[in-house]
Amino acid sequence: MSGFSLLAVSGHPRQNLSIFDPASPPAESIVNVSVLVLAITAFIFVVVEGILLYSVFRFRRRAPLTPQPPLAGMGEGEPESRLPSPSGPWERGLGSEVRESDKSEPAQVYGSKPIEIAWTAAPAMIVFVLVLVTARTLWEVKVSPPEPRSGDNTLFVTVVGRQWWWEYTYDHYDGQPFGFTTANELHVPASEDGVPRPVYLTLKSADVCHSFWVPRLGGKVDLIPGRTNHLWFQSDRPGLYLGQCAEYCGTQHANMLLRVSVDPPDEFASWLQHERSPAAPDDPANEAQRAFQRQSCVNCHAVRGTSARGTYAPDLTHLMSRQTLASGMVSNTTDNLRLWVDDPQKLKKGCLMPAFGLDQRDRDLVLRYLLTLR
Ligand code: HEC
Ligand SMILES: [Cu+2]
Repeated sequence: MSGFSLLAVSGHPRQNLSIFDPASPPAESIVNVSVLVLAITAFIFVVVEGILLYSVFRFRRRAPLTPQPPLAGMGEGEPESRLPSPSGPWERGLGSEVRESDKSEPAQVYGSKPIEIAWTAAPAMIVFVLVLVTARTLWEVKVSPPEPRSGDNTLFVTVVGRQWWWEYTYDHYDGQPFGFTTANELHVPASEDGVPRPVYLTLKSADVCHSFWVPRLGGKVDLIPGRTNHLWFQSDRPGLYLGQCAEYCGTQHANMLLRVSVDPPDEFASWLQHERSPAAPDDPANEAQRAFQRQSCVNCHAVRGTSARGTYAPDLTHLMSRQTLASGMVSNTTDNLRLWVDDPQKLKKGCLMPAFGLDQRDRDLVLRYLLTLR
């Protein structure tokens, strides 16, 4: 099913986004029910269309009826006598070679009990089977999160959808509370050696409706203002899984991309330790940091451990540990970062960070500071 791959980040290799290549139990349940429904409906389609085509060809009108009945001019005001009728011009102009069967209607059958029972019972059975299978799939996919316990190997993350990026707060892992926030790139542990490591996401929205959809890990679940939804998945195949906001949420909806990195458990543990640690604290001798803190950046962005405590925009504490900027839109290189600080509207038009028109000195200092946020 490689035909389902899409280009996720421009310039990157083709990435697999196919629902037909599941890597997580809920995604597997969904593909199973999809294939079953497709198979049943395809069978019905083939049978119905087959009978239709058979009838069209088998019972088509054969003998040429010459001359044709006067179809033209049958509009308003035409005398009734010109309309074709069994005794009208249909027969008058016909030769003697017309067979009796061409003139008569087929046998009219009314009220066959066995047939009526059959064509009521069969669809009812099919619908019943589909209802049962769908209910079982929903049961498997829609699991409410358990309480975190120590030794449960389970990750709990709160996801907040925002125009047009994702905020992730790591709540618990393996029973241990965390509570730090990061953005746009979700890291989760892989199941390994028969130890399942499920991931439970709590989905919320800060503005409009969004939808969390990583096709190979699970189904779409909406993030709705004023409502809390849940999603779970688990994978034993480390790697990068891509997705996309699946509910139109404004201008940059198409660039609200999802990146889920399924890491081997020890790699994930060290990522977690690194990510929860704060950045270097406020230091009056740090010119680059002072330049950043003089700007309004700190009203929107937080850098944990410093006086930058904005909660409106992506947390920048470990900005440089992310591979991409602006929700998976461009790769996180020094050049792109410079372009972003210069004018985010050039890279992501309409995004909710304005251009500040920093002079070159300030921009370079701010950039230098961002590059230290490893
Ligand atoms: C009005 C609030 C606001 C201010 C002020 C602001 N930003 Fe932003 N910033 C945002 C928003 C919103 C985003 C996310 C944009 C998106 O991806 O759609 C963002 C994204 C970023 C990103 C990319 C983060 C990522 O992980 O993708 C960086 C870097 C950044 N801002 C740096 C800065 C710097 C440096 C300043 C100060 C010069 C600043 N911002 C000021 C709102 C703000
Ligand atoms: Cu969205």
